[in-house]
Order: sequence, then structure tokens, then C-alpha cells
Amino acid sequence: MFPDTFLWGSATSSYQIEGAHDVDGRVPSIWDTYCAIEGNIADASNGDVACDHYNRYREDVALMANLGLDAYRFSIAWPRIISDLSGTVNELGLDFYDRLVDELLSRNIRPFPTLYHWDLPQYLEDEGGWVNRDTAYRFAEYTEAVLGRLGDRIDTFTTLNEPFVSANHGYVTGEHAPGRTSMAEGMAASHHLLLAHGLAGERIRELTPHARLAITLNFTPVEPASDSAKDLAETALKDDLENRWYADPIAGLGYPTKTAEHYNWDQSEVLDDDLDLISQPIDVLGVNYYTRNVVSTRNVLRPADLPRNSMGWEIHAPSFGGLLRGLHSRYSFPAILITENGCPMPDNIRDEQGIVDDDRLDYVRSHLAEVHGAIEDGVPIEGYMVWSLFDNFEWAWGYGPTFGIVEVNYRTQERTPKKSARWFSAAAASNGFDMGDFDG
Ligand code: IFM
Repeated sequence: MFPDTFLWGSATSSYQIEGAHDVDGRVPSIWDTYCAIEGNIADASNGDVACDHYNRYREDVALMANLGLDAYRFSIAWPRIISDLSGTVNELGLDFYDRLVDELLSRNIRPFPTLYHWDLPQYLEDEGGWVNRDTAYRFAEYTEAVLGRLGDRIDTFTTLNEPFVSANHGYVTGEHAPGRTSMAEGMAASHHLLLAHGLAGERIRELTPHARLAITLNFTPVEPASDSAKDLAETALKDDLENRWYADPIAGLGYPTKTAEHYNWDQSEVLDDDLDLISQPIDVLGVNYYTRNVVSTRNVLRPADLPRNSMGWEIHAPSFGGLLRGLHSRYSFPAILITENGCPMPDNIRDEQGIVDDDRLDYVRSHLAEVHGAIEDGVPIEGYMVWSLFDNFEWAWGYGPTFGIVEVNYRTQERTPKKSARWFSAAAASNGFDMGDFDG
């Protein structure tokens, strides 16, 4: 059994599910622009309609309530809230989140909004995006607008989702919007994202003193494929970049120096006081975990017999428990919330109730078992949000990979809970993860 207060939730993000891309004053985001470029998205799709959640949020919240969920993590679309460079606030955009929050509260579902899950307004990218320090100040202004409207009903504000992915995929590898490919720009972007977190954190403390401050980071535990000096060195670099680059400065440890030097980053973007702002105490660390990385410098395929999800990511639950214990012993943040965990699977078996996804169910169960073990060892984990509530737009992969515990028929927009959703609902009801042979 989990502690009585354990939260059972699901997670989504604005661009991945909302649709309604040109409604009620929403302006284009970098993802609208990126999707319009041929070759960027595997199935040439975009988030124009997605799960049409903007129009269907009431029935979606009812579905969460039917599943018995306690919490819902969603993100707020900055391009719905601030219309232009001069900071014009779009009340219609705020109205949507106002309605959503009220709907959730009326069903006793705790809202966990994230302020930035990758949909930067295009007008800010046109000024340099996250490479431009000014974007961090614009983020603080946007945060203020959200706090003014929702602050009275929200107890935890999360600033950023996975800044590593924003900076790395968006500015270094180019596999995400805005599609730039420069290590130097990636480094600058990473610092400005953290600065944005710090500036927004100040506003949250000042304007909503009752609310907790959180940030969500993604972690991919690394292991060397061999004990060769090269593999060990490469593993250490990856560990710094993927697992410590953001958490260390937040915890007051600064950027991993050796790795910064390795990438020739002279930290010239880090101005006086920045690191103090960034390291102001947080209340909650949001943890996203999907897979581990076995690091090899040799160009060999990793063993083919490892279980993988439909995007090819290895399934390795024990790394999750190890990660949670490791985070607690290194940083001791006051609380940890699992803000994403889940997997895309083939979803090709059906019965009369819908998709029979025993593979996803096993993934969630085995990862919840790791969470439980970590709690027993003293890690202060307050809840688990499965990624994702719905099948949705999986960024550069388009709609191919299905992460949802609820199937979405994109033609009819019909939602059908998969077997994993029924299992998750039963797990939430029993506040555990071992319900024997679930036949649901
Ligand atoms: O879909 C994404 C989500 O937006 C951020 N975390 C990882 C998920 C799966 O790739």
C-alpha cells in the first residue's frame, strides 16, 4: 500500500492534446512553425486538432473522475495567454484554463499546471527564442498573468517541463522546434531556461505565497557498456548533461564544470545573481522517467534481447528505483512527484472492451513497484502521474506512438479506456499496485 496521501494522476501537455490552434486569440507557437516544414514530423501531422481537448475538456475531466484519479497535470499554452511582444494579455486564453481548473476542482481532481511544456510563442523565437536572455523575463511576465487568474485555486505551480529536452532537442540536435543545431546555442538556451525558472519562481513566491514551487526534469540513468576508459568518460559526460545539468544548479551546486569546459562553454551568459535566483529553494521536484541509457563509444547495436517499447526505448524498471534513491541522496529536495512515466506500445490486441495492453499495464505496475520501494526507503514521493492520459501528438514522431491509457480515435474523437486504464483505476482505488490477477 502507498501512503494515504499518495496522489494518483495522469499527465498531458497543451500542444499535444488541445488542438484549437487558431481559436480565441491563440497565436502561433514554434511547434506550429516547425510542423509546417516538410520532413520535420514523421507522419507530416501537427497539433491543429490533436485530441480536441480545448473543446472536449468537460468530458475529459469526467473521464478522469470515472477513473477515480486524484490529480491532473496539464500545461498552459503561453501562446494563448500573451499575444505579442508588448505583452498583451489574452483574457480568452485565460478563460479556458479558468474553466478547466474549476471543472477539475468540481470533480475533486487536484490541478497541477505546468507553465512551459515547449510551446514557445513564435514571436519570441523570432527575437532569438531561448538563446535570447530576454525570453526569460517575458516568461516571468507571462507567469504573472497566469498567477493573477489561477493563483487562488492552485497549490503547486510547475515552471518548466524537461528543460533538457527544450535546449538539447530544440537547439542542439534540431529534432524538436525550433530546429536549431548549435551546441553553443543549446548551452545559452539551457541557462536562460533555468533563469526563466528562477524569475518565475520569484513571482510565484511573491504573488501566490500559499503555492508550492516546482520544476519537472527528465532523467535517463546512464550505465557504461564496458569499463573501457572511453565508455566511462562518455558515460560521465552524458550523466552530467542529461541528469545533473539542471538539478545541480537548482540545488545550489552550479553547472557541472568539467562538462561545461568539455563543450567549451565559458558560462558568459551566467550573470551576477543568476545562480542565486536559480537555486532559490523549490518545494517539489517533478521527475519524468522512461528509460535508461547503456552508453557505448563503439558503434555497436545494443543487445537486441532487451525489452523495448514501440519507440525502441529499453524498458528497465530497476533503474527507476535507483534513480529515485540517488536523487534523494544527492539533493534532498523536500518532495518528489512522478510527473511522467509510461510507454508507447503496439496496442494491436483488442477485445470487446477495447485495447488489451498488458504490456503497458506491466510497465506501469513494475514502475509503481519501484516507486513504492523508494518510498519505503525514505524517498519523499507524493504521487505518480501516468504519461499519458490520452494517445496524443508525440512531437517529431507525430501520432504514431501511443502513450495513452485511453485510446483516442482521431476521426471521431471517441475516447476508450484501455485495459491499463482500468487497471490503473483499480490500483488508485486500492492505493496499491498488486491486485493479484486483474481480469478487468
Ligand atoms: O510526450 C513526451 C512529453 O511531452 C515529455 N516527456 C516525454 C514524453 C514522451 O516522449
